Amino acid sequence: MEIRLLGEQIGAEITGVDVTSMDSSTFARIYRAWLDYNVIVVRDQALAPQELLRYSARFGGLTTHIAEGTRHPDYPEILVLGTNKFGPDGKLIRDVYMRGADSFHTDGTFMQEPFKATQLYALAIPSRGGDTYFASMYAAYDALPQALKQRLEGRYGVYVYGGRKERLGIKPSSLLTEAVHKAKKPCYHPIFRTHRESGRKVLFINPLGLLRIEGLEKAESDATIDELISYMIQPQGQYTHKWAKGDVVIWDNRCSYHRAAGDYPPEEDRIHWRVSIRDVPGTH
Ligand SMILES: O=C(O)CCC(=O)C(=O)O
Ligand SMILES: [Fe+2]
Repeated sequence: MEIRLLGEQIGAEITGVDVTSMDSSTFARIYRAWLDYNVIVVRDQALAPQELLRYSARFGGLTTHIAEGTRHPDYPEILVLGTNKFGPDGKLIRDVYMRGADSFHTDGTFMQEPFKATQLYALAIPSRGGDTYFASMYAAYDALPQALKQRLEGRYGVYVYGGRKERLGIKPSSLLTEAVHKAKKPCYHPIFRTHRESGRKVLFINPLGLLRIEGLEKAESDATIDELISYMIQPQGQYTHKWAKGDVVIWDNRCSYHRAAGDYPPEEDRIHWRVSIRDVPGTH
């Protein structure tokens, strides 16, 4: 098995491995590389749903996602991305086509414990476009001016699902049921989190969900959020994934932002199975 760094700091490709049958010492090397490089790419895999779930479960606990309407009919821990893209009137459904493409973000900030990781497995890939962009939260934290770090140390961000989308002029997603929208309960996450395993600090923000910074009045909170957003993406901390069918890509959602490019020909298929993984301390 070989491990090759793809970006300057993040993104690593693993070759010479079959994710369905590797032993625990091989997986330990992959897991180590994942902690070091945030995003792990394995190419050319042919996976049944159970095989994707079994490989994903080696990274943490499997969990369902609240976007019920896009769950796999037989495997609730798998979401199917990119299918049913056109409505009965033949029009493109923006929320399906643009899913994950509105902004760089981190997944699950609407929950007390955001996801540890997200894994995507590519079933169909368009002839052009449709990349996924990744960026390191470590690089973002490291780029912050010292004074800003001091000013915000110990402060919390207040999140609800899609909470900030309105401010960005984006409608709430139709992929969630009405009940889920109504149940929105704010969650609090430190602006600076320390990664449980690497011990390194990250800038933890999600522009789509972050409503305000606790303890700051509105104008200052809005201005500070904009300032933080301006540091999110650092060139040396980026990796762009160009998909091929059979790619399995997992990102560490505790230290990586990501965004779908949302730019492929809509009449072509771009379909992924997606698995959300939660942190289970004591297992790694
Ligand atoms: O489709 C993609 O490239 C990424 C979508 C996304 O944001 C996600 O699956 O969490
Ligand atoms: Fe996402």
